[in-house]
This record gives sequence, structure tokens and C-alpha cells, in this order.
Amino acid sequence: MMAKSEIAAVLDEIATLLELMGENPFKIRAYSAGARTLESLTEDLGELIATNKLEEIPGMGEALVDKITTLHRDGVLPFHQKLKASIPPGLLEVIQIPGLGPKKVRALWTLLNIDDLAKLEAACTSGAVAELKGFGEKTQVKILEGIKNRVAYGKRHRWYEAAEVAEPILAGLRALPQTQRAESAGSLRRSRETVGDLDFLVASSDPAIIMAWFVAYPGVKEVTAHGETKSSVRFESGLQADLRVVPLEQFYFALHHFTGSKEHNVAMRHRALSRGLSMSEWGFKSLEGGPAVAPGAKDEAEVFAALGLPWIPPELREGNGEIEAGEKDQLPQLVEFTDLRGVFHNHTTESDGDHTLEQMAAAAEKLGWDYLGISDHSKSSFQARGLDEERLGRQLEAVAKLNASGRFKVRVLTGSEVDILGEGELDFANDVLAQLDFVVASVHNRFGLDRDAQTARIIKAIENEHVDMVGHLTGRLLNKREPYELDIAKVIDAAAANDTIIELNSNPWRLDMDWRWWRRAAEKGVLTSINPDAHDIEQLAFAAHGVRIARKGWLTKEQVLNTRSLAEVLKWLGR
Ligand code: DGT
Ligand code: CA
Ligand code: CA
Ligand code: ZN
Repeated sequence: MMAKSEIAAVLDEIATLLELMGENPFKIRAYSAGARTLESLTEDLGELIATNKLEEIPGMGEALVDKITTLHRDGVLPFHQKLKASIPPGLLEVIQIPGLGPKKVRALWTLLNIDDLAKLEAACTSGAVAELKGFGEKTQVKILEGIKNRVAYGKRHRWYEAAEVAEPILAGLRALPQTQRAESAGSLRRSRETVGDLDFLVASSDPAIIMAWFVAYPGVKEVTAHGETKSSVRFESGLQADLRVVPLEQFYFALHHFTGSKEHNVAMRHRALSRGLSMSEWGFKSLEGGPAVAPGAKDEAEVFAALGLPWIPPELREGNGEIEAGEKDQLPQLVEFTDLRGVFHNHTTESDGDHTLEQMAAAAEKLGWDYLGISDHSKSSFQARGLDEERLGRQLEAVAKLNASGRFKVRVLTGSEVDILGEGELDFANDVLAQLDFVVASVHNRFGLDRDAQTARIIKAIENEHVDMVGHLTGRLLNKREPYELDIAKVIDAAAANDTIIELNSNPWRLDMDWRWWRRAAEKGVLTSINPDAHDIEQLAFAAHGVRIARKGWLTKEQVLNTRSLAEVLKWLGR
């Protein structure tokens, strides 16, 4: 059964399509007026249809009543589908551009042969659109801007950028007196590396007030939907957010559902069915029509418990065997931020960092860490003011002096982020590397090598006995630069064979190696280190992003070097 609002949306689209086809204005108006009438109905639509009372409502002609009845019953309307198939699909994208209504789009289509966004952009760039009657220079500029924004709106957002938007909204929702519970759901809660849109969920018996607050939130650029229990907004960055308000009894079922992933939900529903239950965002129902199961769950654990499962952390809900693991009581005890005792791979003003050795040490101490690994760039990274042997030697002395001074409780470990050169040789000779506490080897150039050459190059570095860790394995920058071609499975095998760590680079633009590989790596015995790759004191906190991704990769504390004590770490490093 299709809801009133959805039927109204179809009628509106029919009106638009008819206008694009150049149909009779009276016919067009009948559909858009029908949509408005439908939206303002206070009676139950199903009942009006069943009692033949719909046709008594002013403005509801016989044709309209027929179509509404079909849509209500079937959810689709052949007339609508045929109409849609008869126009170029690109036109429906063109009509989404702000400022372009059906009339203008029809003019562009019939006069300039524009039936998709690419042609529209070309015609604007050449100036042809400005010359059309009713358009002009200003409109043309606005259309181009709209096309550009559309690309921005379509893209995914790095997790930390989405989280920055979400945090104050969630705090605001929680502060409303009408709010009983409020949580963020969706991919943000699951800690994906990027987020498509935000999903907020609130429990309240007064949804209208919650909705009103949300759509009026500062920073909202556009309200794309404003309903009784669901609204959607768009922010300046193009990021969108959905808010749903549910009654308290339903909250944890809805939270589970809207946390997803779809794959996880499908597997859960499947499990429910095999136990004679149907599962939805409303709760569980017995298939035999018995009473609801776990009505009014008081937390999310009860939702899982109804299916004989322990609570599954959101990071694991990707449909990758988490339900089977839960069933056998084999869910991993995931690593936590508070498990970290120190961090490796950080930069200072010696190379391209913004803070001095002392400032970095003070900041690490403030975070409660026992050790701080400094690894400035090596000489080939001249653009990052990489250190040569002489400067590295002086840094070693400075660190030794600082440690001996007793100024900080945190122990500074000296390392290098040594460049992996063209064929896997390193930027420093072995006798230089041997003097360091630890060595991170990273690729910073020749991203275009073919897969075999790149893989061989990195494996050669992994095989060097002085290399403790390989840095930012694939070189990716989320939403900006694709990873270089690399046989990751083979690299994991080499890391396992050589007892070399693959770092989990925690810079939120990198999050490299990708979370999808960690479980496999850990199973092969590869150890990781959650490395901030900090270039200033604030970025030490990037480690929290690394912890999120480690959790997403099913990692436990035991699989992360920097959860160990200083003594254990020094032992592992062979120092
Ligand atoms: P995103 O926004 O693309 O980063 O990813 P999500 O996971 O946040 O997806 P979204 O916002 O479309 O929907 C939020 C959750 O709602 C999703 O993870 C699972 C649930 N959900 C949405 N649509 C469906 C569906 O068609 N089937 C099922 N089983 N669950 C759905
Ligand atoms: Ca989402
Ligand atoms: Ca969503
Ligand atoms: Zn680097």
C-alpha cells in the first residue's frame, strides 16, 4: 500500500512529465491540484477509497480517482511508467537543476536539443543558453553553478567531516525537552571511511517540535522533505541528513534498522524468519500472529537477544559473518582508544611538521601516553624538508638528551619515515637505520608503476631487516586520490613472513590499509600499529580514527603493537 505523500509525489511527477511533453495546461493542472488535495486530506485514504467517497471530494475527477486507487493498491501506475519511458531520462536530471522548471527545460530540449546534463553544460559554456528567450546571462551562470553543485551533492563525505556536522546536531536534539532518546545511525555509526548521508533517530511523543527544530537548524541550506515523522535537509557542503522520530517503544528496533548495513539487516531478517518471526524497524511479530516479541525493547541488546545473539558492535554490522560469530560467541573483543599506550609515526618541525620535538612530547604526555615515536621524512622527500644522515644524527642526539633530561615522563623513540626508492631500496643505508629505535618505510613517489612492479618494490622494503613498519600502504587519499595499483594480498603474506608491521595510518583522509583487509591480515599473523602520522600536536588525536578502522577490521588489542607497554614495545623492536 502506497502512502498518501508518495502518491502525491507521483501525481506531481506526472504533471511535470506532461508539461515537458507540451500537453494541455488544464490536464497538467488537474494532476498538480490533485496532489495538493491528497496531501491536505485529513481522512484515511484507504477508507475513502473503500467507501467510494474519494470521488465526492471537490477536484477529484474520475480519471484521478482511478489513478490514485491503482497507486494505493499496487504502488505503481502503468500510465505513469509509460509517460516516463517516453522522454529521454537525462531530462529528469536536467529538471533537478535549481531554477529550471518544466517550461524552461522544454525550451532547452526543443530549441537546443538538450536532453542531458552534459549537453546542458556544453550549451551554457558556449553561451547558447543565454541567448534563448527568457534565459539570459544570469540564468546561464546559475545553471552552471547548479551543475557543479550537483556533483558535490552526489559525492560521499569523509567520516570526520560528516561527524563534525553530526555532533552538534545530535547534542541539540538531545537537549530538547521533548526528546527521550537521540542517536546517529547509518554509516556514521558503523564507522565507514566515508558517509553518504547522516541518519538521526529520535524517540519522542511530540515529533512536530523535533522536526521544526531540525529544519530550522543553522547551516541548513535546503529542506528537501518536511514530514510528520521524517525530514531531510541539505547543508552547504552538499551533505544531507535524514531525521526520523519514533515512539519510545520502537526506538531500539528503529535504531538497529537504520544503523544497517542493508546486508546486515537482510541477514538478521533471515534469521528472524527461520525462528518464525518477521522483523522490521517497528519490531518483531510472530508469523503465526501471536504477540509481539520483545515489545518496547529497553536497549539494542534486547533486539539481538530476541534472536539469540549477543549485542554486535555497529562497526561489525556489514554482513561479513558477524551474526555467525555472535551465534558461536566468537565476536572479537575489539580494541579501544584507551588501550593505546603510545603512538609511532609522527613528524616535527625538522621535516614538514608544525610543532617541535618538545611540543609533540608534551602533547603526547597530556594524552596519557608512555611513548611517542618520531619519524621525520628522509632526504629524498626534499619537498617535505627530509633529513639527511647528518641532520638525522643530530635529531638522535636531541632525543637522547630530551629523554635523559627527565622533562617528560613520555619516552621519545627516534625513527625515520624512510622513503622507499624506485625499486624498493631505502633512502638510508642499513648502518644508519640500525641506529634508530624504529623504521617506517613509505612510498612517496612513482605512484604510476604497474601492479607487479609496485608490489615487488614494497615487498623488497618489507624484507629489509631494519624496516619495522610499512607506512600508508596504498597511498590513497579518500575522495581525492585513488590507491596505486598493488597486490595487497601478496603484501600481507610478505609482511607475515617477515614479521613486518603494516601500519594503520589514522589520518582521516587516508585510513590506509583499508578496513576490509585487516581481518585477513590478522588471521595471517600480521601485527599492526595505529599510527597518527601527526604533523602537529592536534593530529596526535587522529589515532582515534585508526582505532575506529581497526575495530571495523575486527582487530583486538593483541593485534596492535601500540597497546603494549614501553618495555614490551622495545622488546618487539629488538632494542
Ligand atoms: P550511506 O548513507 O550511503 O553512507 O550508507 P547508510 O548505511 O547510512 O545507508 P542509508 O542512509 O541509505 O540508510 C541507513 C540504513 O537504513 C541502512 O544502513 C540500512 C537501512 N536501510 C535503508 N534502506 C534499506 C533497505 O532498502 N533495506 C534494508 N534492509 N535496510 C535499509
Ligand atoms: Ca546514511
Ligand atoms: Ca539516509
Ligand atoms: Zn608519509
